[in-house]
Amino acid sequence: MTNPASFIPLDFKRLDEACMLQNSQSFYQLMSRRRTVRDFSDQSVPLQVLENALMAAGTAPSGANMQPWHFVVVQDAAVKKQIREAAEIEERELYDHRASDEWLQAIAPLGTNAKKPFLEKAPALIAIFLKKFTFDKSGRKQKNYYTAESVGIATGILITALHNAGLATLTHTPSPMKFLGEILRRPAYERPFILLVCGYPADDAMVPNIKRQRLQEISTFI
Ligand code: IYR
Repeated sequence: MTNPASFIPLDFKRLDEACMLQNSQSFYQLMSRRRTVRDFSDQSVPLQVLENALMAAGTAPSGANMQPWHFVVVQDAAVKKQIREAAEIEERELYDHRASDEWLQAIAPLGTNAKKPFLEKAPALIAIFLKKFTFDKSGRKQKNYYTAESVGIATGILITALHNAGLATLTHTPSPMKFLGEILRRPAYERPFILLVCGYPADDAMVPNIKRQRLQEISTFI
């Protein structure tokens, strides 16, 4: 049996309605300027900003509070090069053989191809791993729950925190990503989830002219 939970008073600040409206409005404005970026500057980013964003990601809710995530921040040029080379091998296979015509058509507006120079140019790659198991203090293997949901939420918070701090990101998912665990020497019970490319955008960065769906399209109020 594990210890029964102990409880503490909730630290919650109630806001007046004007403040709630103002906060929700300005947060939406902030987030509506977030774009996935593929043209990065090679300028380095403040390490403490990455650390704070990772701590924010670590506050995500998770199944049974198992916190089934691990983040590897790669800034080393040689390791970034290794990751780029391995990713490009998989991506060449994907674009040339594995992806269906329907898939290639769906991503055509994004202008992507098998070349991934941003994996070397961007100052930081955050490899996000999903832990199928956790080992407790006594080394006992514990199963984790709702891992994809939990790590997905943590990744969302991380992207939001980095954007809020003035950094751009790219959610990159070379497929398959097994090479990431090998290069970064992660244990077999961790599965690569997303490779988050992070840095400042290049001065001349361009992004596809995509539109976001309206509230009425993405929601139903009953
Ligand atoms: N992983 C490839 C292909 C790709 C797939 C999807 I779904 C995208 O939204 C974008 C790209 C690549 O990164 O190029």
